[in-house]
Amino acid sequence: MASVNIIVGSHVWVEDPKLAWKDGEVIKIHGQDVHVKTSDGKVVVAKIAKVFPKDTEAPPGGVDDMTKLSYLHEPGVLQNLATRYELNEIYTYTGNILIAVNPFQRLPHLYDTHMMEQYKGAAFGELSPHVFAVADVAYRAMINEGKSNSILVSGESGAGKTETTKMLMRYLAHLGGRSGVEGRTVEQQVLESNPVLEAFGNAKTVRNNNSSRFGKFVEIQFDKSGRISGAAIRTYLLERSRVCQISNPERNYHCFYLLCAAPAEEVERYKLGNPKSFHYLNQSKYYELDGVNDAEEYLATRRAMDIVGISEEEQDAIFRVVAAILHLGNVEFAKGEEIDSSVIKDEQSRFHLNMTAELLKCDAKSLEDALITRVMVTPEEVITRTLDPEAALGSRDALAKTIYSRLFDWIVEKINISIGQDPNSKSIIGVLDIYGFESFKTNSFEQFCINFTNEKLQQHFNQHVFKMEQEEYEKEEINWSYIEFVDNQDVLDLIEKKPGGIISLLDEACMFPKSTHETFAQKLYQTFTKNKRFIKPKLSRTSFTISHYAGEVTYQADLFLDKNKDYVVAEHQVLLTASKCTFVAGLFPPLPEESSKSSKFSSIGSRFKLQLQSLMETLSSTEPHYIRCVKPNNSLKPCIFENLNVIQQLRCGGVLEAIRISCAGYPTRRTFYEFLLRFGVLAPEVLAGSYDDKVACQMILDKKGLKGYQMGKTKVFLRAGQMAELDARRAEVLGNAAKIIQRQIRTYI
Ligand code: AD9
Ligand code: MG
Repeated sequence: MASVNIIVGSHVWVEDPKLAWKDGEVIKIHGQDVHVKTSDGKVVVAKIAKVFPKDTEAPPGGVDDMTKLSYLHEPGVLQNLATRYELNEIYTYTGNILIAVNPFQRLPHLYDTHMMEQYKGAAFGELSPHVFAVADVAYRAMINEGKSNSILVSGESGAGKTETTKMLMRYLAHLGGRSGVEGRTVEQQVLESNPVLEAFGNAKTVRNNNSSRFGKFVEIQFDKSGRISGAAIRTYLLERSRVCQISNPERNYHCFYLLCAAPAEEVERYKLGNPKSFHYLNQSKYYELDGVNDAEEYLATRRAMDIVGISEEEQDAIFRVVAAILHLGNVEFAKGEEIDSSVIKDEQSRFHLNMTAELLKCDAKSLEDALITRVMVTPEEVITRTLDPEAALGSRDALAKTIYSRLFDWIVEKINISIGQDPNSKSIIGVLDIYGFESFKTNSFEQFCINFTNEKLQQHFNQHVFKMEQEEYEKEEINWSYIEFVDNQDVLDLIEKKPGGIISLLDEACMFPKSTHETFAQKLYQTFTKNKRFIKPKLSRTSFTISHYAGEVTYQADLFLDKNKDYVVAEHQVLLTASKCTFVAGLFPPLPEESSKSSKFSSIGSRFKLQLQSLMETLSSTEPHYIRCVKPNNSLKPCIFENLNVIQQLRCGGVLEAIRISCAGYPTRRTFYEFLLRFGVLAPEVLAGSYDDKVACQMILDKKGLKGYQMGKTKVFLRAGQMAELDARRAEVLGNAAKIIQRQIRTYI
């Protein structure tokens, strides 16, 4: 896209390894080489195709919509975001997409009630870009067209997805709430579900002090009059491994620390105390969060649980289970007398074992057996096998993870039941807050699932922004030069195709007793030798690389088989089903006869694939709106904007391509009939004549002096901003008409 108009003296942008782009002035052009004196006094030589013109007359504060940039290219976009960020303008549109750059500081005035009132019913683009504006558009579209809408919030960890989602929900509750109604309203319950879910599903990670370790889709249901009438929360893939394993500087799930900071009598009742004394917490030296008081948070979580409808007894049971998990983690094993057997290590461990049993209200001896033995059922006999200390630790951790994930699911379901679903709901607004693309030094099954999710969402985005636009233009036979984009269907096939995709092969490997991660990796290498999206790293025997839309990621296959297997050890199941506490027993409903005999394998990958499929179906039946969150730096500090970091995120999110399209295209379209219905008032004489719809539309547009629009076969295609222009004229006409009628009525009375 570099300009051919670059001459000596032009102000330009050139690439820079540190800043991504630097500005300067062209001092010499020699063939394809451009010599640029950059603003810091250096001379750089770059190829002409890599030099971009700089808009010297750009407004000093930047523009609120990227499509208004005179020169639309990567450095221009970056400069615009950086300029605005410096002024605390964290939101910028790209056509209909909202880009939100994390401020890493509270900006209270930006989200207060006064601000919400301002955005209520305001035309999109009239006020500064804001999450409220996106929520408002979705709400109006739902009310006016009776269609469901969704708002998809994406971005990498710590970019601000969850905060954005909460803001969206607050605004929707403001619009769809019942003013003056006291007590537990549906909208209040919807809002208070956030702190509850965060207490149990969020944790401090390297990237974010309050990182959501699960994906979430909140479906807010509205009744005919636009009031919130119900809600459903779906969650995805809670990270289980965190319950038993953490490392510096991360923390376990917040709820563990909250409970340790609870009022003294509770701490005493559960025999808790300092988090440092628990193995599941002390593997990392980080116990406290800056600016967060766990004792206060504990009480706040309890209050939120009250509001969402979790009774006091249930809350007690929940925290009792949380305490039980902490004690369970402190049970250690020593070698037993027989080979490959183990015993409870010492008095300390015995104490924690007894505490666990007491809190779970199950038999201590049965708990011990469930931890250190396995019962094998063969056609001939029932054999009890002992576990060595290492296997017993594995058994202990598996039990802790199972209990915790069941507990989390229970809480989600309880909230859903308590808020209630509205079977007569006219339409919904869905809000999606799901993990962004991840690429770490070592990537495992979790990253594989997360990146699979992102491929799916990217395809949805592609389909919406790119495919649908272009197909529509082609169908309507309007003038349109094809914009190329990278389709990612091939990556999705590689991952999810049945049979033959990676998930299918993984399931096969899991069902075949002799498989190892090595045989699984070999199978992948053989199957995908010719696949362009699959790469076998040269020296590795167990890792594989997928070329994702956002870049290459190498996965370590080592734990894929284990992590894909979801089963509850039969002994654990039996133990907990028999709990005297109805809450605990309820987390482990008895299994049907035939499956309880063996630890039956069920695939996490395949189940996740189905969940995603269902999510995509829901999303496709809605009108989507996109918010792309950007993390300006990795230090989580305000006022630092790292160019290279941001550029990478804009590329991953498809923002740059979307900019090109929404600028070049026709973002608004209406069928001739819809157009006349809406804008006929602008030219009553045209409506009165017996013109063909298409001709009538054209006459109205010409009368209003609009340029650059296109007439398709059945629809009018408007450039960005033209709809707003027509709406403003319409409002004027209608306003005048209303005044005349009022005057007439008054005269009449
Ligand atoms: V993760 O994938 O769940 O790890 P998120 O959800 O993208 O991540 P989150 O919303 O939790 O990130 O934001 C991270 C932190 O950035 C928050 O804890 C706030 O401290 C900060 N943040 C994000 N957005 C805003 C905002 N609009 N105003 C002020 C913000 N602070
Ligand atoms: Mg989050």
